[in-house]
Amino acid sequence: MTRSSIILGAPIQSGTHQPGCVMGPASLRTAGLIASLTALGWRIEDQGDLSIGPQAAVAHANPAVHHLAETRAWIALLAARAEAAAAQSDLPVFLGGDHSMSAGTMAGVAAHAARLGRPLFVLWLDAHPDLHSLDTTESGNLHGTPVAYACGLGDFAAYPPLAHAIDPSRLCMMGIRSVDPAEHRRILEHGIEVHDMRAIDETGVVAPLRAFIDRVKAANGLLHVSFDVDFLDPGIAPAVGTTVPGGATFREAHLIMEYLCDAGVVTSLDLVELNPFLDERGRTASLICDLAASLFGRRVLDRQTRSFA
Ligand code: EXY
Ligand code: MN
Ligand code: MN
Ligand code: MN
Repeated sequence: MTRSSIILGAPIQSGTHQPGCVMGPASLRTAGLIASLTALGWRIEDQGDLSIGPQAAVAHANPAVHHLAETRAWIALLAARAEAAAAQSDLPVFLGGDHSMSAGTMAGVAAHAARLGRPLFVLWLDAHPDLHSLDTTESGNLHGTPVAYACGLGDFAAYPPLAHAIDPSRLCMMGIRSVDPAEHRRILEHGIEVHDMRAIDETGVVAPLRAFIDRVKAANGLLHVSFDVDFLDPGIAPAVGTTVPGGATFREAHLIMEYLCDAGVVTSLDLVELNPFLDERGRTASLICDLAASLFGRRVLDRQTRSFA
């Protein structure tokens, strides 16, 4: 049976300091994302880019916090649209836009999972844990907060009310190599599973990924994958505003996506933080599209290409 995917663009950049993410969805489409996934036998419905109207400024007790009103509006809109996309397709893809959008996409797919009576797991591929709350962020860049919000950790009274919090024990983070003190405390306090780059250097990506996938399958869970471009080494993916040296290699990233494809457990995907303004002739955008194609079934040798037709 043909598998389906709804594509939704979220041209949001209010959560980061470096402008440019607003062009992320257009850059991924220009790099051929839709045609590439369609060629793999998927029924792709591109619902275009979302938008929010003008928002009256909202202050917060933490003076560093900025663009709170815009971010709140994006989260509310994305939560509703992500829930609908998850209900109407097998593997919706949310195109960013900065990572604050994932506060909305995770809230939405969590509501979908709750409606199905199934647990939601999250694979967080990122240099950063994005575990700040509004009272702990020092930069005030709200792309550092989506995981804490979606798991109901810390002060988020100013964000939309969260209907279904994700259990932190159902998180798995890979690629982590830049952690603030408040985030580190949260990781320890909640026992969040983190495979930083040192761990990946030692064990590789397959062992921890296989163990996590086994947990998802044993729980009949849904799996949301949130892919931040800065998960990758800046040498292969320069088009992101928060580069951190020593990221995942081309093959580590493709192996994760191919392994997830073969496991058949992924039910939603974020592709975030792409900043085309920092790209080099679209090579980062093309790499992200190729990684998505690996998740959707493309293999190096044609005979290995899985067809979902
Ligand atoms: N932890 C730092 C901060 O809160 O500003 C850096 C956050 C970067 C977040 C990017 C999306 O991954
Ligand atoms: Mn679904
Ligand atoms: Mn991130
Ligand atoms: Mn990051």
